[in-house]
Amino acid sequence: MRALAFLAAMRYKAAMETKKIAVMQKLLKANDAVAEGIRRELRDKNISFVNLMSSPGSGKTTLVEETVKRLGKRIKVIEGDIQTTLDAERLQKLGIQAYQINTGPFGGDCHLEAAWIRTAIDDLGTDGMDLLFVENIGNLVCPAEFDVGAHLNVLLISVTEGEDKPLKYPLAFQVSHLCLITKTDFLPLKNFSLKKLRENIKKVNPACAVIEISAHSGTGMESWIEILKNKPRL
Ligand SMILES: Nc1nc2c(ncn2[C@@H]2O[C@H](COP(=O)(O)OP(=O)(O)O)[C@@H](O)[C@H]2O)c(=O)[nH]1
Ligand SMILES: [Mg+2]
Repeated sequence: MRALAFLAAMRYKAAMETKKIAVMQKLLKANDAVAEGIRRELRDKNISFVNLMSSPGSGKTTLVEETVKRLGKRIKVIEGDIQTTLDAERLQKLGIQAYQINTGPFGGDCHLEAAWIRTAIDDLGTDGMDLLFVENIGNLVCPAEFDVGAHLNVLLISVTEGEDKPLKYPLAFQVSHLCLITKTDFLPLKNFSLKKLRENIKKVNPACAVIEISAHSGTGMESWIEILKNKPRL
C-alpha cells in the first residue's frame, strides 16, 4: 500500500516537472521572438546593442563609464539590478540617459527579459544613440538563459574571481561572443593564472574572443573601444 502511494506521488511529481518545463519552454520562445525583433530594429537603425554580463562587482558599470569617456555621449544604458538606482545615477552624472530596471518589487528576478528591454527602449527612444548597453543583473547563471536582443554578448570576469569559473558556469561563457578579463591591474598582487583562465574559457567556448583589460589603468581599453567602433555584428 505504502509502495503504491509512493509510486503515485512520484508520478505526480514527474507530471508537474514536465508541466513546469513546458511552461518554461513557452516563456523562452516568447522571449526569443521579442529579442529577435529588438535585434532587427536596432540593426536597421544602425545602433549596436551590447549586453554586459558578469558576477556582481566585476566592473560592468566602471567599464561603461570609461567607454562613455572615450566614445562620447551617443550611448544609452539600461541598468538591471534587484534593488537601487545607484548604477543609473553613476551614469547619468556623465550626461547620458540611463534607465534603471529593478526586479526587486516584482519577485527579485536575477535576469532581464526581452519584454522589459523592449519597454525600456520605447521609453528611452532611439534618437541620438549609436550604442546601447544593457548592464544585466550581476550573476553568472540566469542572464545567460534569456536573450535580450543584443548584437554582442560580453562576459566580464575579473582576475579576483578564480580561473575555474568557466567550468562552473559554462552557459554564461557559451552564450558570449567576447570575454573581458577585467581588473588586470591586480595581477601583481594575486596568485592568478591568466593562462589557466584562457584555457578554461576555450574549453567551454572555443569561439569566444578574449581581451584582458583594466578600466583603472587603461590597459586593453583601446582594443575594447576598437571593437565597439567596428559596430559589432551589425
Ligand atoms: N582595481 C580595479 N578595480 C576596478 C576595475 N574596474 C572596476 N573596479 C572596481 O570594482 C568595484 C566594482 O565595480 P563596478 O563597476 O561597480 O562593478 P559591477 O557590479 O560589475 O557594475 C568598484 O569598486 C570599482 O572601482 C579595474 O579595472 N581595476
Ligand atoms: Mg554595476
